[in-house]
Amino acid sequence: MSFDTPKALSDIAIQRLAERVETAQRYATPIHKLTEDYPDLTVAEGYRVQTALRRSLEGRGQRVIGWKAGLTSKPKMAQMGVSTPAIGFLTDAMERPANSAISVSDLIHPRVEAEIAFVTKTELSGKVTAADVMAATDYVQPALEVIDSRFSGFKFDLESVIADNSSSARYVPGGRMIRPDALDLRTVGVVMEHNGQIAQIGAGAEVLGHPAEAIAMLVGVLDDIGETLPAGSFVMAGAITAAIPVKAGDTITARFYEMGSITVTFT
Ligand code: OOG
Repeated sequence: MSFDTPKALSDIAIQRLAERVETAQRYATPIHKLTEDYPDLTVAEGYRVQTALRRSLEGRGQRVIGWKAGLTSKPKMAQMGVSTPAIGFLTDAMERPANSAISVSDLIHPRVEAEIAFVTKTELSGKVTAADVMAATDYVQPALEVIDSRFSGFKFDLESVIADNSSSARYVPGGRMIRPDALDLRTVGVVMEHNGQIAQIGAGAEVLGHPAEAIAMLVGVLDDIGETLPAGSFVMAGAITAAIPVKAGDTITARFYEMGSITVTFT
């Protein structure tokens, strides 16, 4: 092996990076992005860190209930300066009920996104199409996601954000559960209000042309990292619009055409 061949990080190094991210998350204390210390970090190593983080949280009793796609819309890619989608896992500890108050005291710099979520009825594995995703979907429903990068200034690159579980922090399923073919998910409009003022507007087609495309992409990444999507998974397709920064005292309402609305207040 020549000296300039990039060497994959050892399992110990991956484990240490996962601990760094987990500590930042637990104490709501920002860290610098991982590529500052590891400029050669690859996307594959980012996912190895994410997997180590997932195993650690499972070891602490959290249960993985599904996954999220991120950076799947142009408004999000433009907002974050990243041009490739990513995925992250969701655990039961991250879920909050619709129309509830969410504390920001245990978050660093939360932002809110409106998404379409899919709940599956059969397993999806390997490389799949959007049509496969639709056939495997029990129902779709609106969701809000609260993202919270563990990196200072919410600044990252693809490798770092993947290691940080794609900024996953909280998610809020809500609105109406409907059959996936009951309406055209491309033309589902969403209006996001921030303290009663319209702040973001979008439609499902922003998400890779059709939200089911994002789920197909996600299943492909799961395959790359040696996982499948079990039946009964809750999977979010990614933010339709740019994310809205929130602080204590703020209220966000997302109104989805024909799918109902979700409100959360931050305390
Ligand atoms: C990365 C995660 C983005 C989405 O839905 O696009 C995301 C970030 O912007 O922090 O969850």
